[in-house]
Amino acid sequence: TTSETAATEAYELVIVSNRLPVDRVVDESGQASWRPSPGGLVTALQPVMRAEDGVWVGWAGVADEEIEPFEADGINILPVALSEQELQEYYEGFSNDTLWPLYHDVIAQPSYHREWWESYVQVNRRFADAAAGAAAHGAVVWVHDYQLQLVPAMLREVRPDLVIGFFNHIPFPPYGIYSQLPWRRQIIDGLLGADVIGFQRVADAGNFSRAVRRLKGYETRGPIIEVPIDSDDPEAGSHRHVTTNRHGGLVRTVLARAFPISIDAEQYQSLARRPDIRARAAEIREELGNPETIMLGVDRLDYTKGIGHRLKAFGELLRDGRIDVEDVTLVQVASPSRERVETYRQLRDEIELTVGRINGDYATLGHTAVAYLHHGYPREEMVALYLAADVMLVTALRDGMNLVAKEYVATRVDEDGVLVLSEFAGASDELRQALLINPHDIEGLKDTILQAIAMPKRDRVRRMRALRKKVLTNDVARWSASFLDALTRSAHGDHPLQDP
Ligand code: GDG
Repeated sequence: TTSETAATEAYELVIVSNRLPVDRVVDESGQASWRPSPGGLVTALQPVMRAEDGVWVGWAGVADEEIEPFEADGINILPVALSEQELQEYYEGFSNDTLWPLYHDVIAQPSYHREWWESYVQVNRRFADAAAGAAAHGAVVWVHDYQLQLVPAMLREVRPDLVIGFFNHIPFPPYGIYSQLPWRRQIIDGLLGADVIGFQRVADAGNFSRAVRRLKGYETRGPIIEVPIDSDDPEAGSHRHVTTNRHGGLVRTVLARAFPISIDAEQYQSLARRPDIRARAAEIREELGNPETIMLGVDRLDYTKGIGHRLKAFGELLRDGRIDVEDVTLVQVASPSRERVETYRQLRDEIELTVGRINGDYATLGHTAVAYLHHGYPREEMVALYLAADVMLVTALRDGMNLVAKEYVATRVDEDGVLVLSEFAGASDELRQALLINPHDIEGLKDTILQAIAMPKRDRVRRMRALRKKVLTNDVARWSASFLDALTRSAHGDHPLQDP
């Protein structure tokens, strides 16, 4: 699937993300090649990239290696190199130990280190330079996520001809939390280099606008932010959407609004209909000893996901005899994540201690209480698990969207199954027919779990139907199309405030 053709032309569409959507695979003869990694973003963008002559700029996942541009399955790939030290400072440090906890309501304490910030600036510059070098005149550049928030302004500075979009996959925190960041103004300036800034929730866009007003004093009108331009600036005329504001000053307008991300729903549906996967779902139930109720959690092992809160509620229900280990099994897939960051190591220890205690106290030889799996699985196995699960538990303390919730819904072609969903996950804005919970309220969570277990079939179907309608209509193709549409329209001086 890999060819050696160098991707060195000028492209009309440039996608920029920290990680490239490819994984290195080594065959029996030791020959290495690249295979597209099966994520929703790639699936959504692949057709657009092919049609538009696009390129994807990002890190290939291996430190200290310069990799030439290549093509994998019709996607042109332009790798950006990271050294081992940059991996530690820009990625594990500033991205995952400063921004990640800060943007998720400081569930864990963020670390602030000036060397990490310097590395973040340096690496963002490298990504911006790579994108600038690959983009054709007037091209559309779409930058993704919190690791690259300085890229939009860095790009605009060298290439004012470009149409620049940014999408934040994680929450944007309330001002009282955001304002902790020692580099809070630089990040805002970085993002405001974009023409369109997308967020998961309306509330995230609101938090961002407020930070802009508080830190920069710029005016906002609904989702439009007015960024003043210095009229002496010889480049002033080259900016897009330059208008005069109500004080007679020259401003550039930036659109900041919600574009809730989704999944390739059709793909989950067709996997759910495959006979081998349906058979595997039945086999999973068998292997668990045919409990009446299978509950499921699927998360990266991350402190934002509320895995501990879920286990606490489950353990107490067993303790209080409100559920019986013979009847109910909780399957928890916790896929390994960020294992070199200390907070994540501690989290793993805590979760595994809790699982061990619950199983030690309540499991029998024939029935596990918590089937805990610290592995990543192929998508087919995930779909079989979703099909086997009577109750899906999404108890995130803070989550940009949470795709797992949408995947569960898309998988349930049988219109059965109950979704328990945290209000703190972006998905709860759309998935109103789930059983919505506050994961901090352990008593409420316990009651809702019991309600889910006992819900009559009629009610399950009614809710699942409504949820499926949402997820099947608003899939990832629609999401990327609406973002790119907003960007293209912005290139013509038109800011769409809402979806058509
Ligand atoms: C960030 C934001 C936002 C997990 N374990 C396995 C596996 N997964 C897949 C899931 C799902 C994806 O990983 C996780 O996506 P989430 O949305 O649930 O969470 P984050 O990883 O935190 O993603 C989030 C998202 O970006 C998109 O904008 O929704 O809020 O935090 O697709 O299925 N997949 C396989 N094996 C596993 O073991 N194959």
